[in-house]
Amino acid sequence: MERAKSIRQLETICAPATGNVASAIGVIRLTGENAINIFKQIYRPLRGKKIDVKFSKKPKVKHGNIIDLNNRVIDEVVCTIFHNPYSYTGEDLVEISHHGSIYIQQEILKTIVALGARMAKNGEFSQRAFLNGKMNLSQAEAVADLIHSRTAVAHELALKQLKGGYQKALTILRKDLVDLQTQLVLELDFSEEDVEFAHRSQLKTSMTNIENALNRLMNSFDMGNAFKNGIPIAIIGKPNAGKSTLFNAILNDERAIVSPISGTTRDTIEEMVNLHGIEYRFIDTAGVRESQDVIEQEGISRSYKSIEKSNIILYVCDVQEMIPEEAQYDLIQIDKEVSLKGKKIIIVANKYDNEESLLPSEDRDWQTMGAVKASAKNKEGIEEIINRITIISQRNLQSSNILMTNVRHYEAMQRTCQALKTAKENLQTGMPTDIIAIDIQEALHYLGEITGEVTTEELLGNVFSKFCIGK
Ligand SMILES: Nc1nc2c(ncn2[C@@H]2O[C@H](COP(=O)(O)OP(=O)(O)OP(=O)(O)O)[C@@H](O)[C@H]2O)c(=O)[nH]1
Ligand SMILES: [Mg+2]
Repeated sequence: MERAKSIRQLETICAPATGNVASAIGVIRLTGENAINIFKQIYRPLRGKKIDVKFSKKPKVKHGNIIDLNNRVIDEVVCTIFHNPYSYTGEDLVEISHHGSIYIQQEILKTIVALGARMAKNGEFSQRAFLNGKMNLSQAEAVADLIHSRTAVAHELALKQLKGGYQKALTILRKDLVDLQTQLVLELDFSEEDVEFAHRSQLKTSMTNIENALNRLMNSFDMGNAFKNGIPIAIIGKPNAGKSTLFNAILNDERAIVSPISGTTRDTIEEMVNLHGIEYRFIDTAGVRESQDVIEQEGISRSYKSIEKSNIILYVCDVQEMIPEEAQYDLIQIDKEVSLKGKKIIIVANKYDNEESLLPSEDRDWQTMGAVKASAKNKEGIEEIINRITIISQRNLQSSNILMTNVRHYEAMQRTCQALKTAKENLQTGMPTDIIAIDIQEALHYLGEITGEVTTEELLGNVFSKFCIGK
């Protein structure tokens, strides 16, 4: 049978791949140069058959017993054998599915370790997959995201990254930087002859184009990060408007204290909620108003900070106390303190449970403003608010084909951008070509860190230590 080039195998490691609780089934993984050899020593087929572990491109499933060093049966198991290079790690790999008792798990692992394997470190299986070229660094990180995804959207984003994500955009960026570097090196090689190959203005244009592409990717981080970790939504408005009541109604829980006393909420309270497959971080605030009280002032300043970091704002007004024009005026005042530009504002006309007290013109004006008529107290209008939030998020998700979700990638991009900026400055101030070439080299270095073309021990350690054991 034709076999793909085999992969250099590293020392054998093992780990439980399932959690540390009693369950129907538990899985232990074993990978490395001795994986199959160790497996042969601890596995006994049922009914005295011979152990057969012949090479195969496809994984082979075996049903038998695992025995300890004293030939005592530990458990009846199902094992899957993957041969180098046709496995997750690229090496020989065995997965043992046992009855999910922690005792059985420990006994099997003890036996495997006694036969020469060692316990794997966090993320070591994925690290091997990366080192063996099975996936790039950002794909390995996507595996971790996939494991931790709690919502449909987080899951979708992790899957996208696993399939390559913005790999294409990065490849183009890398190519552009390499082209730039080539032009500079050519100029260097012929510098004796006083030839300027690349016009400096042309170089500058190329740098600006790359910078713009980098910025586009970086701008998507805010949204990508929000989709991954919960979209922040601040609930703001005047005291007593019913912010905490609305917060509780959305959460379906009496989380925040509600009272007729103005200024009940002093600090911000945050809660995560999954609505239609998207995770949100709702923030109940002390609201925005003038105050002489020091504690209240701090609460108000925190409200402004919450507005700043939120993509969506729920502006709650008490329709018994406020007319639509006042709400508009209030929002203009808030915008002076912290910019509302680019934020989606949903106006909630709250306490709409006593309509007789409203003038027909007020009712019309709230409608014209696009406010959601609600009664947080009676849980009316909540569905409409959630629908509007969902529509905004879905639109954001659909309009962005690339979303950067990983903070490590974002930081690497920031450094790439900084190096490019320095190159541009050096170009402008007429610095020699070799200095600019070093800047571009640095930009390439940081860009390469994202997918792992450039790695250091420290970088790999940082990335994989965040993984769980057995992954
Ligand atoms: N009639 C009516 N009363 C409501 C409604 N929502 C809230 N209230 C009442 O309004 C009062 C203030 O509600 P809260 O939810 O504490 O208002 P808040 O905006 O959080 O107030 P602060 O935290 O003090 O800024 C309470 O007595 C609530 O019961 C509503 O939809 N209709
Ligand atoms: Mg409150």
